[in-house]
Amino acid sequence: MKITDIKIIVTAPGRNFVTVKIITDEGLYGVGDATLNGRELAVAAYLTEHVVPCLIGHDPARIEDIWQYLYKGAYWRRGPVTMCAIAGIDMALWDIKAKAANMPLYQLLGGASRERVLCYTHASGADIAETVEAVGRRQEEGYLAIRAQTGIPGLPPIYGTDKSNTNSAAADALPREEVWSTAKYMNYVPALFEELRKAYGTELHLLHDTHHRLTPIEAARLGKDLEPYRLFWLEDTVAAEHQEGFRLVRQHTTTPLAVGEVFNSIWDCRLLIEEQLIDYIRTTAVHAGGVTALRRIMDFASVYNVRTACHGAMDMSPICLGANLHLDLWAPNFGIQEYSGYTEPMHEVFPHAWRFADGHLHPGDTPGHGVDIDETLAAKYPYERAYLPVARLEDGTLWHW
Ligand code: CS2
Ligand code: MG
Repeated sequence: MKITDIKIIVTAPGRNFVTVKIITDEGLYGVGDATLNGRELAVAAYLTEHVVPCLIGHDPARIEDIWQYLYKGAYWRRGPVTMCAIAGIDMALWDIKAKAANMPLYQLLGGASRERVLCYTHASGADIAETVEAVGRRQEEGYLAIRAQTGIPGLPPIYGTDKSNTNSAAADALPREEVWSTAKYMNYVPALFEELRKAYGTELHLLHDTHHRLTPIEAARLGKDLEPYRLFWLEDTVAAEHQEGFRLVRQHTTTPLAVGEVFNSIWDCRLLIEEQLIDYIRTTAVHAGGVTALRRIMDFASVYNVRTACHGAMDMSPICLGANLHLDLWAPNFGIQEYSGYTEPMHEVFPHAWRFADGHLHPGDTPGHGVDIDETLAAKYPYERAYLPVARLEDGTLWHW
């Protein structure tokens, strides 16, 4: 079998997605997600200009060799743009291989280790009362695990609570600026979880994302403050690249820690996993270099009792979610899968075999990873430049968003 063509499809059914479609001379094709929120065209150009010309004529069955060719062969290694590009190719190649074997991808990985995949979703509000209500609505939808994010009185909308977070060019023609205050946040958030436990008891898994904004000692204090509420995890407490910073957090709190959505290689999380400074690794198929690379990270994490928790917000396409779910079904150290949902147009542009039911997901048993792209529909949603927001402290200091 030979690769005869590779299409890079950029479409924006509500937000921008970059999709790789690899076509072979035997009529099989595979698709992969290569979306990097706010830098989509950088990845599309990397693929079109630097990757596609090298792969025409290659045997798509040689997934590992192609992964090494794109990783080592670039000389300039790692980084989000490079690894998203490699991921798009890699996911598409695994899709082709599983289709050729006429089996769902999880069977190629080693078969199912569970019947279904526990997932968590997002709930937020402008304040504690609104957030408590939002969590209740998600619980009624069947979710057993819910991430709760609240606005902070005295601050404009902050991460995870700004409903105007649309992806239209008008809304995001330039990065939106948000205001942050660690002091106001640290004083307010513990009360949110006290109210949530009062309202919903101890069974419901509650998660929270600090989105890289604390220093290690602040993260240690927040972890201790939240211990009575037994969170499922506290995510991204400190800037993820400061791996050593997690040693201090770990010394002071038993609140489980999750990190890794911004990581794009095993080297980014080696110390965190080896020293068991975290409980969940958040790397995901698109940003970490595809199925080939994510499987390596999952295997490495399993040696140290660190569980998987693939990032799965709306800016990873339904293709990435599909690839994640096959790994989630197989991984012996599976933890949880994020699923913040998609809009109807996104479901239509990316028809998928994966399904949600009763707080869980399943990848389905369609040969391949079970997700496709409707190119005719995709063409109706042209790219719109859009950015992630930036955050500033109240004195104007540029901060972590
Ligand atoms: C968040 C993400 O889901 C999460 O854990 O951190 O939604 C993140 O803000 C976006 O993926 C950034 O593009
Ligand atoms: Mg996060």
